Amino acid sequence: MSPIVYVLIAVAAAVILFFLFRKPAEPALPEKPEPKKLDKRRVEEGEEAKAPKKPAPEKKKEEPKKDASAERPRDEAKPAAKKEAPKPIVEPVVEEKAAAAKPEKPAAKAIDDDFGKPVVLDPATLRKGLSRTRGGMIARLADLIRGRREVDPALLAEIEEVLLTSDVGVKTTQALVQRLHERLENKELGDADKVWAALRAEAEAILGGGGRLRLRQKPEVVMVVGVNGSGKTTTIGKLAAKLKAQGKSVVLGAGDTFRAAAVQQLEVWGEREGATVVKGKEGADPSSVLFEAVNMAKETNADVLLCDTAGRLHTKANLMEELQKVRRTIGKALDGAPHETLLVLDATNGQNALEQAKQFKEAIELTGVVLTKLDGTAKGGVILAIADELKLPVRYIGIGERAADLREFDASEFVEALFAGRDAISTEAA
Ligand SMILES: Nc1nc2c(ncn2[C@@H]2O[C@H](COP(=O)(O)OP(=O)(O)OP(=O)(O)O)[C@@H](O)[C@H]2O)c(=O)[nH]1
Ligand SMILES: [Mg+2]
Repeated sequence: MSPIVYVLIAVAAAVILFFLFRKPAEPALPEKPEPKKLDKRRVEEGEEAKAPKKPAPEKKKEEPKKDASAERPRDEAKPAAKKEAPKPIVEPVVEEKAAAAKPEKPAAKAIDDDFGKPVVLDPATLRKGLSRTRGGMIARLADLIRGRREVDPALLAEIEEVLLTSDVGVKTTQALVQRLHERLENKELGDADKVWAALRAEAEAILGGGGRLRLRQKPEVVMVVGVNGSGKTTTIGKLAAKLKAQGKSVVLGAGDTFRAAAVQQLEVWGEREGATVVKGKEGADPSSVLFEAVNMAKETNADVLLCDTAGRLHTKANLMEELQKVRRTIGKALDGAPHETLLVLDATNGQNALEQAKQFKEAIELTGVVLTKLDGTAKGGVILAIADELKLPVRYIGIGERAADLREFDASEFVEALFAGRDAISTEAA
C-alpha cells in the first residue's frame, strides 16, 4: 500500500508543480498582447476622435477637411490633436449657418477674390485674335519704321496719319504724337527700334492697368449695358462660364425684356453654365425683373448677379432714362448695388463705339468697359481712344464667340500681342 501512497503523493506534487508553473506563465503572456490592446484602444480612440467628424459631412461642402487631412500625417500626437480638432470643425458650421442667416458682412471679408479665372498668358491665341488690327494699324506702323535710318519729325507725321486713320481718334493721336516729339527733342529716338519701343510704351501707358472685376461682396451685382448687338448677353454668358469654372454661384437677371429671344439666349447660357435665370414676361418692366433677380441672388446666397439689359426698348422711352431707372431699382433692392456697371462696346464700330461710350458715360455711372469682337476688325486701335478719353478701365476684351474668348484685359499682355514680332508684321501679310 505504501508504494501506492508514494505514487499518489508524487502525482499530487507533479500536479501542484504544474499549476505553479502555469500561473506565472499566464500573466507573462498577456503582458505582450496588452500593448496590442492599448494600440487598439488608441486606434479606437483615434476613430472615436474621428467619429465626431461624422457630423462634419455637412461640412464636406465647406472643406474644413483641409484641417483633417493636415492632421493625418501626424501619428503619436494625433490623440491630443484629434480630440481638439473636432470642436473647431463643428463650430464653423454653426458660424456658417449664422452667417447665412445674418447679413453678408462676414462673408464679404472672405470674398475679395478674382472675378473669373486668373489671366492665363496665352500670347499666341491673343495675337491670333488681334490679327486684323496687327495686320492693319500695327503693320502699317511697322512698314513705316522698318529700315528707317533717320528719325525725324516727318516720320512722326506719318505715324500720326496712320493712327488717325486707324480709329485711335484725334485727341488720343495728338497726345501720343506730342509725347513722341518730346522724346525726339530729348534725343531718345535715335533709331527705328527706339521709335517702336516708344510707341509700345505710350500705348501701354494709355491703356493703363485695366483689370478684371473683383468679388468684394456677396452677391456682387454687375449690370451690363450697351447698344443692341454689342455683345452684352454673350459677355454675360462668358462671365458666367468663368465664374462657374471657379466654383461660384451665379444668378442671371434677364433685364432685356425687349424681345423673347433675348431671354431665351440668356436661358441657354444659364442652362449650359448651371446659373439660375430670373426672367419676366416679354415686355415686362426691366426694373421689376432685375429687382426680383437681386432678391433671388440674396435669398440663394449667390456669389454674383449678372444683369442683362436692353440695347433697345419696346417702349418709346429713352434708353438712358430707362437704364437709370433700372440702376436705381437695383440699388433699392440692395444697398450699394449695382457694384459694377460694365459698358459693352463693339470694336468693329470703331470711332462710333467711342461716341456711344461718351453718351452712356454722361447718362450712367460706369465702372468699366468690355470691348468685344476685336477678332473681327482692324479697328482695334479704338481701344486706345476708349481708355484715354473715357478714363475707364478696360476690364475684358472679346476675341471670339467661345466662353474662353473673353479675356481678362491686361495692358502689357495686350500690347505685347499687338507689337510682338515687328519684322514679321506686314501689311502685305495681312
Ligand atoms: N466674333 C465675336 N463675336 C462676338 C463677340 N462677342 C459677341 N459676339 C457676337 O455678337 C452677336 C451679338 O451678341 P449679343 O450678346 O447678342 O449682343 P447684345 O448686346 O446682347 O444684343 P441685344 O440683346 O440685341 O441688345 C452674337 O452673335 C455674338 O455671338 C466677340 O468677342 N467676337
Ligand atoms: Mg442681349
